[in-house]
Amino acid sequence: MIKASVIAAQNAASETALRDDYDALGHHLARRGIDINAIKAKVAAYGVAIPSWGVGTGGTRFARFPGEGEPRNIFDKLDDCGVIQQLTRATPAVSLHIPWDKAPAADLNAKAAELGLRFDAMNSNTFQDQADQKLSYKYGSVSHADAATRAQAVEHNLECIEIGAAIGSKALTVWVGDGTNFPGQQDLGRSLDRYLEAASKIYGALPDDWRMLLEHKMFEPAFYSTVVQDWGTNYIIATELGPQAQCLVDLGHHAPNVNIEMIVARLIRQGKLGGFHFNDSKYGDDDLDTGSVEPYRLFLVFNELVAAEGREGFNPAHMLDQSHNVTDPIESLMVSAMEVQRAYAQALLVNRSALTAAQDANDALMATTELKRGFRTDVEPILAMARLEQGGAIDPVAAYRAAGYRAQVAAQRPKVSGGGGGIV
Ligand SMILES: [Mn+2]
Repeated sequence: MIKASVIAAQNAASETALRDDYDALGHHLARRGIDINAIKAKVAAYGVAIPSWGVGTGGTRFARFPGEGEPRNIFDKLDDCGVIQQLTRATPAVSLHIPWDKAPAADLNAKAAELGLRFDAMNSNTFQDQADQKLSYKYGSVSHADAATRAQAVEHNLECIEIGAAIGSKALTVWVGDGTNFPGQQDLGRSLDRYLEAASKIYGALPDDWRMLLEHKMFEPAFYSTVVQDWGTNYIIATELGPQAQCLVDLGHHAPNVNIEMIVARLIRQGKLGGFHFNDSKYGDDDLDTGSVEPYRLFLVFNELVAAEGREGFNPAHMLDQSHNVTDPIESLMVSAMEVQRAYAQALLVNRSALTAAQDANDALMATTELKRGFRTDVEPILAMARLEQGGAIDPVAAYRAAGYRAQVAAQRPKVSGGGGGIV
Protein backbone atom coordinates (compact mmCIF):
# COMPACT_ATOMS: atom_id res chain seq x y z
CA MET A 1 0.00 0.00 0.00
CA ILE A 2 0.98 3.65 -0.39
CA LYS A 3 2.06 5.45 2.79
CA ALA A 4 -0.69 7.73 4.12
CA SER A 5 1.90 10.50 4.59
CA VAL A 6 2.67 10.52 0.84
CA ILE A 7 -1.01 10.91 -0.02
CA ALA A 8 -1.46 13.61 2.62
CA ALA A 9 1.53 15.61 1.35
CA GLN A 10 0.27 15.39 -2.23
CA ASN A 11 -3.25 16.41 -1.24
CA ALA A 12 -2.02 19.31 0.90
CA ALA A 13 -0.40 20.89 -2.15
CA SER A 14 -3.64 21.11 -4.12
CA GLU A 15 -6.47 21.06 -1.57
CA THR A 16 -7.01 24.83 -1.52
CA ALA A 17 -7.28 25.00 -5.30
CA LEU A 18 -9.66 22.04 -5.30
CA ARG A 19 -11.94 23.71 -2.74
CA ASP A 20 -12.04 26.87 -4.88
CA ASP A 21 -12.90 24.86 -7.99
CA TYR A 22 -15.50 22.82 -6.12
CA ASP A 23 -17.20 25.94 -4.77
CA ALA A 24 -17.21 27.58 -8.21
CA LEU A 25 -18.71 24.47 -9.81
CA GLY A 26 -21.23 24.28 -6.95
CA HIS A 27 -22.42 27.83 -7.75
CA HIS A 28 -22.63 27.02 -11.44
CA LEU A 29 -24.63 23.84 -10.85
CA ALA A 30 -26.92 25.58 -8.36
CA ARG A 31 -27.94 27.94 -11.17
CA ARG A 32 -28.94 24.83 -13.10
CA GLY A 33 -30.96 23.59 -10.11
CA ILE A 34 -28.43 20.88 -9.23
CA ASP A 35 -27.07 20.22 -5.73
CA ILE A 36 -23.37 19.47 -6.13
CA ASN A 37 -23.20 17.59 -2.83
CA ALA A 38 -25.91 15.20 -3.97
CA ILE A 39 -23.92 14.44 -7.14
CA LYS A 40 -20.76 14.01 -5.08
CA ALA A 41 -22.52 11.54 -2.76
CA LYS A 42 -23.60 9.42 -5.73
CA VAL A 43 -20.11 9.51 -7.23
CA ALA A 44 -18.60 8.53 -3.88
CA ALA A 45 -20.94 5.55 -3.61
CA TYR A 46 -20.11 4.38 -7.12
CA GLY A 47 -17.62 1.57 -7.71
CA VAL A 48 -16.23 -0.24 -10.72
CA ALA A 49 -14.54 -3.63 -10.33
CA ILE A 50 -10.97 -4.34 -11.40
CA PRO A 51 -10.25 -7.55 -13.29
CA SER A 52 -7.35 -9.39 -11.64
CA TRP A 53 -5.70 -9.83 -15.04
CA GLY A 54 -5.79 -6.09 -15.70
CA VAL A 55 -2.89 -5.34 -13.34
CA GLY A 56 -0.54 -7.40 -15.50
CA THR A 57 0.86 -6.02 -18.74
CA GLY A 58 -1.18 -7.20 -21.71
CA GLY A 59 -0.06 -7.99 -25.20
CA THR A 60 -1.23 -8.75 -28.69
CA ARG A 61 -1.16 -11.81 -30.92
CA PHE A 62 2.30 -10.68 -31.98
CA ALA A 63 4.13 -10.09 -28.74
CA ARG A 64 4.01 -9.19 -25.13
CA PHE A 65 6.49 -6.71 -23.73
CA PRO A 66 6.69 -7.32 -19.98
CA GLY A 67 6.50 -4.41 -17.59
CA GLU A 68 8.49 -3.69 -14.45
CA GLY A 69 7.36 -5.36 -11.25
CA GLU A 70 4.47 -7.30 -12.72
CA PRO A 71 2.41 -9.30 -10.22
CA ARG A 72 3.55 -12.92 -9.92
CA ASN A 73 0.36 -14.36 -8.46
CA ILE A 74 -3.09 -13.44 -7.22
CA PHE A 75 -1.76 -12.00 -3.98
CA ASP A 76 0.54 -9.58 -5.85
CA LYS A 77 -2.43 -8.74 -8.07
CA LEU A 78 -4.56 -7.98 -5.03
CA ASP A 79 -1.80 -5.74 -3.65
CA ASP A 80 -1.88 -3.72 -6.89
CA CYS A 81 -5.68 -3.59 -6.82
CA GLY A 82 -5.45 -2.41 -3.21
CA VAL A 83 -3.29 0.54 -4.31
CA ILE A 84 -5.77 1.46 -7.06
CA GLN A 85 -8.62 1.46 -4.54
CA GLN A 86 -6.56 3.29 -1.90
CA LEU A 87 -5.83 6.20 -4.24
CA THR A 88 -9.06 6.39 -6.27
CA ARG A 89 -11.69 5.04 -3.81
CA ALA A 90 -13.55 4.00 -6.96
CA THR A 91 -12.59 0.32 -7.26
CA PRO A 92 -13.74 -1.62 -4.18
CA ALA A 93 -13.97 -5.05 -5.86
CA VAL A 94 -11.78 -7.45 -7.80
CA SER A 95 -12.97 -9.97 -10.35
CA LEU A 96 -11.05 -13.26 -10.32
CA HIS A 97 -10.19 -15.47 -13.23
CA ILE A 98 -10.02 -19.21 -12.72
CA PRO A 99 -7.67 -21.08 -12.97
CA TRP A 100 -5.20 -18.16 -13.14
CA ASP A 101 -6.11 -16.95 -9.65
CA LYS A 102 -6.67 -20.24 -7.86
CA ALA A 103 -5.72 -20.07 -4.15
CA PRO A 104 -7.21 -21.22 -0.85
CA ALA A 105 -10.40 -19.27 -0.10
CA ALA A 106 -9.29 -18.44 3.45
CA ASP A 107 -6.09 -16.82 2.12
CA LEU A 108 -7.99 -14.85 -0.53
CA ASN A 109 -10.53 -13.63 2.03
CA ALA A 110 -7.80 -12.62 4.50
CA LYS A 111 -5.86 -10.71 1.84
CA ALA A 112 -8.95 -8.93 0.55
CA ALA A 113 -9.96 -7.94 4.09
CA GLU A 114 -6.47 -6.57 4.74
CA LEU A 115 -6.69 -4.39 1.62
CA GLY A 116 -10.32 -3.33 2.04
CA LEU A 117 -11.42 -5.15 -1.10
CA ARG A 118 -14.17 -7.62 -1.93
CA PHE A 119 -14.64 -10.10 -4.75
CA ASP A 120 -16.81 -9.41 -7.76
CA ALA A 121 -17.94 -11.83 -10.50
CA MET A 122 -15.97 -15.02 -11.11
CA ASN A 123 -14.61 -15.56 -14.62
CA SER A 124 -14.25 -19.04 -16.07
CA ASN A 125 -11.66 -19.91 -18.68
CA THR A 126 -12.38 -22.44 -21.39
CA PHE A 127 -10.59 -20.53 -24.14
CA GLN A 128 -7.16 -22.04 -23.49
CA ASP A 129 -5.80 -25.40 -22.36
CA GLN A 130 -4.26 -25.83 -18.93
CA ALA A 131 -1.26 -28.08 -18.31
CA ASP A 132 -3.25 -30.72 -16.44
CA GLN A 133 -6.28 -30.65 -18.72
CA LYS A 134 -7.57 -33.90 -20.25
CA LEU A 135 -9.43 -32.67 -23.34
CA SER A 136 -8.45 -29.72 -25.54
CA TYR A 137 -10.52 -26.62 -26.26
CA LYS A 138 -8.84 -26.09 -29.62
CA TYR A 139 -12.16 -26.68 -31.40
CA GLY A 140 -14.44 -25.27 -28.76
CA SER A 141 -15.53 -25.82 -25.16
CA VAL A 142 -19.13 -25.32 -24.04
CA SER A 143 -20.33 -25.81 -27.64
CA HIS A 144 -17.74 -28.46 -28.63
CA ALA A 145 -18.94 -31.24 -30.92
CA ASP A 146 -17.66 -33.80 -28.39
CA ALA A 147 -19.90 -34.37 -25.36
CA ALA A 148 -17.00 -35.21 -23.04
CA THR A 149 -15.28 -31.89 -23.85
CA ARG A 150 -18.51 -30.01 -23.19
CA ALA A 151 -18.87 -31.87 -19.88
CA GLN A 152 -15.32 -30.87 -18.92
CA ALA A 153 -16.12 -27.21 -19.68
CA VAL A 154 -19.31 -27.41 -17.61
CA GLU A 155 -17.38 -28.99 -14.74
CA HIS A 156 -14.86 -26.13 -14.80
CA ASN A 157 -17.66 -23.56 -14.57
CA LEU A 158 -19.18 -25.42 -11.62
CA GLU A 159 -15.81 -25.27 -9.89
CA CYS A 160 -15.72 -21.48 -10.48
CA ILE A 161 -19.10 -21.18 -8.77
CA GLU A 162 -17.83 -23.25 -5.85
CA ILE A 163 -14.69 -21.12 -5.46
CA GLY A 164 -16.74 -17.93 -5.79
CA ALA A 165 -19.25 -19.01 -3.17
CA ALA A 166 -16.40 -19.36 -0.66
CA ILE A 167 -15.16 -15.79 -1.24
CA GLY A 168 -18.44 -13.90 -1.37
CA SER A 169 -18.87 -13.62 -5.13
CA LYS A 170 -22.43 -13.47 -6.47
CA ALA A 171 -21.95 -13.91 -10.19
CA LEU A 172 -20.32 -16.11 -12.81
CA THR A 173 -19.23 -14.49 -16.04
CA VAL A 174 -19.09 -16.87 -18.97
CA TRP A 175 -17.28 -15.96 -22.13
CA VAL A 176 -16.25 -18.70 -24.52
CA GLY A 177 -13.86 -18.46 -27.44
CA ASP A 178 -15.92 -21.05 -29.32
CA GLY A 179 -16.52 -20.47 -32.99
CA THR A 180 -15.17 -21.18 -36.44
CA ASN A 181 -12.59 -19.90 -38.90
CA PHE A 182 -14.22 -21.31 -42.06
CA PRO A 183 -17.69 -21.16 -43.56
CA GLY A 184 -19.12 -24.63 -43.15
CA GLN A 185 -16.67 -25.62 -40.40
CA GLN A 186 -19.58 -26.12 -38.00
CA ASP A 187 -23.33 -26.16 -38.32
CA LEU A 188 -24.28 -22.70 -37.00
CA GLY A 189 -27.57 -23.96 -35.58
CA ARG A 190 -26.33 -27.12 -33.93
CA SER A 191 -23.36 -25.38 -32.27
CA LEU A 192 -25.78 -22.99 -30.53
CA ASP A 193 -27.95 -25.96 -29.50
CA ARG A 194 -24.90 -27.58 -27.92
CA TYR A 195 -23.97 -24.32 -26.18
CA LEU A 196 -27.47 -23.98 -24.74
CA GLU A 197 -27.59 -27.57 -23.55
CA ALA A 198 -24.24 -27.21 -21.71
CA ALA A 199 -24.95 -23.68 -20.43
CA SER A 200 -28.22 -24.86 -18.88
CA LYS A 201 -26.21 -27.31 -16.75
CA ILE A 202 -24.06 -24.43 -15.48
CA TYR A 203 -27.17 -22.34 -14.92
CA GLY A 204 -28.74 -25.16 -12.92
CA ALA A 205 -25.83 -25.10 -10.47
CA LEU A 206 -26.14 -21.37 -9.65
CA PRO A 207 -26.96 -20.54 -6.04
CA ASP A 208 -30.30 -18.74 -5.76
CA ASP A 209 -28.71 -15.33 -5.15
CA TRP A 210 -26.23 -15.61 -8.03
CA ARG A 211 -26.36 -14.32 -11.56
CA MET A 212 -24.86 -15.79 -14.71
CA LEU A 213 -23.43 -12.99 -16.87
CA LEU A 214 -23.14 -13.98 -20.50
CA GLU A 215 -20.62 -12.15 -22.62
CA HIS A 216 -20.91 -12.04 -26.38
CA LYS A 217 -18.04 -11.32 -28.75
CA MET A 218 -18.25 -10.70 -32.47
CA PHE A 219 -14.86 -12.12 -33.44
CA GLU A 220 -11.57 -13.48 -32.09
CA PRO A 221 -10.19 -15.99 -31.40
CA ALA A 222 -12.61 -17.42 -33.98
CA PHE A 223 -12.65 -15.10 -36.98
CA TYR A 224 -15.44 -16.41 -39.19
CA SER A 225 -18.13 -16.98 -36.58
CA THR A 226 -18.43 -17.08 -32.81
CA VAL A 227 -21.16 -19.07 -31.11
CA VAL A 228 -22.30 -16.05 -29.05
CA GLN A 229 -21.56 -13.32 -31.57
CA ASP A 230 -23.87 -10.44 -30.70
CA TRP A 231 -26.40 -9.15 -28.21
CA GLY A 232 -29.29 -10.76 -30.07
CA THR A 233 -27.91 -14.27 -29.68
CA ASN A 234 -26.88 -13.38 -26.14
CA TYR A 235 -30.42 -12.23 -25.37
CA ILE A 236 -31.88 -15.45 -26.80
CA ILE A 237 -29.51 -17.49 -24.60
CA ALA A 238 -30.19 -15.44 -21.45
CA THR A 239 -33.93 -15.71 -22.03
CA GLU A 240 -33.86 -19.47 -22.65
CA LEU A 241 -31.68 -20.12 -19.59
CA GLY A 242 -33.87 -18.20 -17.15
CA PRO A 243 -34.16 -15.13 -14.91
CA GLN A 244 -30.73 -15.48 -13.29
CA ALA A 245 -29.03 -15.27 -16.68
CA GLN A 246 -28.32 -11.78 -18.02
CA CYS A 247 -26.34 -10.19 -20.82
CA LEU A 248 -22.98 -8.59 -20.30
CA VAL A 249 -21.96 -5.72 -22.58
CA ASP A 250 -18.23 -5.47 -23.25
CA LEU A 251 -17.79 -2.16 -25.05
CA GLY A 252 -15.18 -3.65 -27.40
CA HIS A 253 -17.13 -6.69 -28.54
CA HIS A 254 -19.27 -5.04 -31.22
CA ALA A 255 -18.87 -4.22 -34.88
CA PRO A 256 -17.40 -0.74 -35.49
CA ASN A 257 -19.94 2.08 -35.13
CA VAL A 258 -22.60 -0.10 -33.52
CA ASN A 259 -24.93 1.98 -31.34
CA ILE A 260 -24.01 0.44 -27.99
CA GLU A 261 -26.16 2.78 -25.90
CA MET A 262 -29.17 1.55 -27.83
CA ILE A 263 -28.32 -2.08 -27.04
CA VAL A 264 -28.06 -1.03 -23.40
CA ALA A 265 -31.49 0.61 -23.54
CA ARG A 266 -33.04 -2.49 -25.10
CA LEU A 267 -31.51 -4.85 -22.54
CA ILE A 268 -32.67 -2.60 -19.70
CA ARG A 269 -36.21 -2.67 -21.06
CA GLN A 270 -36.15 -6.47 -21.15
CA GLY A 271 -34.64 -6.77 -17.65
CA LYS A 272 -31.62 -8.52 -19.15
CA LEU A 273 -28.78 -6.04 -18.66
CA GLY A 274 -26.35 -7.95 -16.45
CA GLY A 275 -23.43 -5.58 -16.56
CA PHE A 276 -20.47 -4.11 -18.37
CA HIS A 277 -16.89 -4.65 -19.28
CA PHE A 278 -15.64 -1.12 -19.86
CA ASN A 279 -12.87 -0.35 -22.32
CA ASP A 280 -12.54 1.64 -25.52
CA SER A 281 -11.83 0.88 -29.14
CA LYS A 282 -11.03 2.50 -32.45
CA TYR A 283 -11.24 -0.44 -34.87
CA GLY A 284 -12.35 -3.63 -33.18
CA ASP A 285 -11.80 -5.32 -29.85
CA ASP A 286 -8.86 -3.05 -29.17
CA ASP A 287 -9.11 -3.17 -25.36
CA LEU A 288 -7.94 0.44 -25.13
CA ASP A 289 -8.33 2.42 -21.92
CA THR A 290 -11.91 3.34 -21.06
CA GLY A 291 -12.86 6.77 -22.33
CA SER A 292 -9.54 7.29 -24.12
CA VAL A 293 -10.97 7.37 -27.66
CA GLU A 294 -14.72 7.95 -27.43
CA PRO A 295 -15.64 9.50 -24.09
CA TYR A 296 -18.96 10.72 -25.51
CA ARG A 297 -20.04 7.17 -26.26
CA LEU A 298 -19.21 6.20 -22.68
CA PHE A 299 -21.29 9.14 -21.50
CA LEU A 300 -24.22 8.07 -23.70
CA VAL A 301 -24.09 4.59 -22.15
CA PHE A 302 -24.23 6.17 -18.69
CA ASN A 303 -27.05 8.39 -19.82
CA GLU A 304 -29.12 5.22 -20.32
CA LEU A 305 -28.01 3.83 -16.96
CA VAL A 306 -28.90 6.99 -15.06
CA ALA A 307 -32.27 7.14 -16.80
CA ALA A 308 -32.92 3.56 -15.64
CA GLU A 309 -31.91 4.09 -11.98
CA GLY A 310 -34.62 2.86 -9.65
CA ARG A 311 -36.14 0.36 -12.08
CA GLU A 312 -37.09 -2.89 -10.39
CA GLY A 313 -34.29 -5.44 -10.57
CA PHE A 314 -31.92 -2.97 -12.25
CA ASN A 315 -28.46 -3.69 -10.86
CA PRO A 316 -25.82 -4.02 -13.58
CA ALA A 317 -22.32 -5.13 -12.61
CA HIS A 318 -19.57 -2.70 -13.61
CA MET A 319 -16.05 -3.82 -14.41
CA LEU A 320 -13.09 -2.58 -16.41
CA ASP A 321 -11.73 -5.01 -19.01
CA GLN A 322 -8.82 -3.64 -20.99
CA SER A 323 -5.28 -4.50 -22.00
CA HIS A 324 -2.36 -2.28 -21.03
CA ASN A 325 0.54 -2.59 -23.41
CA VAL A 326 2.34 0.75 -23.24
CA THR A 327 1.37 2.12 -19.83
CA ASP A 328 1.77 1.12 -16.20
CA PRO A 329 -1.38 -0.99 -15.67
CA ILE A 330 -2.02 0.57 -12.26
CA GLU A 331 -2.01 4.06 -13.77
CA SER A 332 -4.25 3.01 -16.65
CA LEU A 333 -6.74 1.35 -14.32
CA MET A 334 -6.85 4.38 -12.02
CA VAL A 335 -7.44 6.77 -14.91
CA SER A 336 -10.03 4.43 -16.44
CA ALA A 337 -11.94 4.06 -13.17
CA MET A 338 -12.06 7.86 -12.96
CA GLU A 339 -13.25 8.08 -16.57
CA VAL A 340 -16.15 5.77 -15.74
CA GLN A 341 -16.97 7.89 -12.69
CA ARG A 342 -16.75 11.01 -14.83
CA ALA A 343 -19.25 9.67 -17.38
CA TYR A 344 -21.57 8.75 -14.51
CA ALA A 345 -21.32 12.21 -12.92
CA GLN A 346 -21.90 13.94 -16.26
CA ALA A 347 -24.95 11.77 -16.94
CA LEU A 348 -26.31 12.70 -13.51
CA LEU A 349 -26.23 16.36 -14.59
CA VAL A 350 -28.64 15.86 -17.49
CA ASN A 351 -31.93 17.62 -16.83
CA ARG A 352 -34.21 14.64 -17.47
CA SER A 353 -37.51 16.50 -17.42
CA ALA A 354 -36.15 19.08 -19.90
CA LEU A 355 -34.83 16.26 -22.07
CA THR A 356 -38.16 14.44 -22.03
CA ALA A 357 -40.04 17.66 -22.84
CA ALA A 358 -37.74 18.34 -25.81
CA GLN A 359 -38.14 14.75 -27.01
CA ASP A 360 -41.91 14.89 -26.77
CA ALA A 361 -41.96 18.22 -28.62
CA ASN A 362 -39.79 16.77 -31.41
CA ASP A 363 -37.20 19.41 -30.60
CA ALA A 364 -34.18 17.42 -31.69
CA LEU A 365 -31.75 20.31 -31.27
CA MET A 366 -32.72 21.11 -27.68
CA ALA A 367 -32.83 17.42 -26.77
CA THR A 368 -29.31 16.79 -27.98
CA THR A 369 -28.11 20.10 -26.49
CA GLU A 370 -29.43 19.03 -23.09
CA LEU A 371 -27.40 15.84 -23.30
CA LYS A 372 -24.30 17.74 -24.40
CA ARG A 373 -24.68 20.16 -21.49
CA GLY A 374 -24.08 17.27 -19.12
CA PHE A 375 -21.14 16.00 -21.13
CA ARG A 376 -19.51 19.43 -21.48
CA THR A 377 -19.51 20.10 -17.75
CA ASP A 378 -16.09 19.62 -16.17
CA VAL A 379 -16.95 17.45 -13.16
CA GLU A 380 -13.35 16.86 -12.08
CA PRO A 381 -13.77 18.87 -8.82
CA ILE A 382 -16.65 16.55 -7.85
CA LEU A 383 -14.60 13.42 -8.47
CA ALA A 384 -11.54 14.81 -6.71
CA MET A 385 -13.54 15.99 -3.69
CA ALA A 386 -15.21 12.57 -3.41
CA ARG A 387 -11.76 10.96 -3.38
CA LEU A 388 -10.33 13.44 -0.87
CA GLU A 389 -13.21 13.01 1.57
CA GLN A 390 -12.84 9.23 1.46
CA GLY A 391 -9.11 9.33 2.14
CA GLY A 392 -7.99 8.95 -1.46
CA ALA A 393 -5.76 11.16 -3.55
CA ILE A 394 -6.82 14.36 -5.28
CA ASP A 395 -4.52 13.31 -8.13
CA PRO A 396 -4.08 9.53 -7.90
CA VAL A 397 -1.47 9.25 -10.66
CA ALA A 398 0.70 12.00 -9.15
CA ALA A 399 0.47 10.38 -5.68
CA TYR A 400 1.25 6.96 -7.14
CA ARG A 401 4.34 8.28 -8.91
CA ALA A 402 5.48 10.21 -5.85
CA ALA A 403 5.20 7.05 -3.73
CA GLY A 404 7.51 5.06 -6.02
CA TYR A 405 5.33 1.95 -5.70
CA ARG A 406 6.34 0.46 -9.07
CA ALA A 407 10.06 0.63 -8.27
CA GLN A 408 9.45 -0.93 -4.86
CA VAL A 409 7.58 -3.93 -6.23
CA ALA A 410 9.99 -4.25 -9.18
CA ALA A 411 12.74 -4.94 -6.64
CA GLN A 412 10.74 -7.90 -5.31
CA ARG A 413 9.09 -9.22 -8.46
CA PRO A 414 11.35 -10.51 -11.26
CA LYS A 415 10.46 -9.67 -14.85
CA VAL A 416 8.35 -12.30 -16.62
CA SER A 417 9.79 -13.27 -19.99
CA GLY A 418 7.96 -11.86 -22.99
CA GLY A 419 8.54 -14.64 -25.50
CA GLY A 420 5.07 -15.64 -26.62
CA GLY A 421 1.93 -13.86 -27.66
CA GLY A 422 0.11 -11.94 -25.00
CA ILE A 423 -3.28 -12.55 -23.58
CA VAL A 424 -5.61 -9.68 -24.26
MN1 LIG B 1 -14.74 -8.68 -21.52
